[in-house]
Amino acid sequence: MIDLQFSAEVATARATGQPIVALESTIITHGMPYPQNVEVAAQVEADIRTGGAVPATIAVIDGQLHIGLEADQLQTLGQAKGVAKLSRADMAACIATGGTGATTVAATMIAAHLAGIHVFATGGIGGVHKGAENSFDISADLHELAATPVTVVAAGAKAILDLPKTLEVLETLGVPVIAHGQDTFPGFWSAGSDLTAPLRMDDAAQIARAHVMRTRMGLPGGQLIANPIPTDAEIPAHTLAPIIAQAQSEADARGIAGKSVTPFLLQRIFELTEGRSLTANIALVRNNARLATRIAREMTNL
Ligand code: PSU
Ligand code: MN
Repeated sequence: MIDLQFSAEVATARATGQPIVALESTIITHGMPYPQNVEVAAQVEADIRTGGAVPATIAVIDGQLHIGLEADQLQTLGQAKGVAKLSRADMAACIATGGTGATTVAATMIAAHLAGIHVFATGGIGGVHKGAENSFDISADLHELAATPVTVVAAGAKAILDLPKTLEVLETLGVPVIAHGQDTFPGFWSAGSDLTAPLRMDDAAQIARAHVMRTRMGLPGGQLIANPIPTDAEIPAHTLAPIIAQAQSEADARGIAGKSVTPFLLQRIFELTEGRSLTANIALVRNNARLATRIAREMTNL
């Protein structure tokens, strides 16, 4: 078994059976600019503690898989340049060669499962990109949700993606997509969309029971909990649509491909909305952390 490096508070939580919520680190290194990235990461951790669980931010640092980061490690990672963006394909190679990398949703799920953590909060998952019928760009996050038993709380899939195709692939892969508190699938920066979510649950206890039921049935894979952004923080879809289209056509024109696509689009949308996308992103991540905390607490009762 791989050696895991636990932060002090995660080690204590494991010893005493407190609920733990995993957090990814790609959102810190590739999703938000410094210094807001470190401030947001610390704020989200604080939100989880306030809710009665323990945060475990996950990253690979100098070849060690960390489950929970100390404050100084978070600072260093948030300022580091050229950090790898790790998914299922390259996480083991990074660890084996002593590298440093931030974990995407897929890699964070793998690490959380190794550490016995069942719940994970993030902003948005990766999915099927627009134009995937030509580029074949489908995030490994979708396959990870089908394979690894972690409940992921996100504000839907990023609106830079092709949401109907993303839902189709999740259905094909047998991933439960559960909207929290509404019938529609949330659109990341906006609370609603014109898509109906496959499933709906209104309380954390139901979500926890559904997770445990899959395990009891021997079904592999996790659940996607699609939690809408609070309406006071949302950006209307019609405001963002032309901005997303512009960012996408710039990415196409520059030949941006593979792992660089998502960070490029997020950065351009940040610039084109003059920072408004970041404000919304912060609100939705915090909202997801609060729901994940309630789910993690419910799971300790099952
Ligand atoms: N959501 C954000 N910012 C991000 C991501 C999600 O608001 O940076 C990251 C997550 O780590 C997600 C990854 O797993 O983007 C998906 O990348 P790709 O499309 O290359 O699989
Ligand atoms: Mn991709």
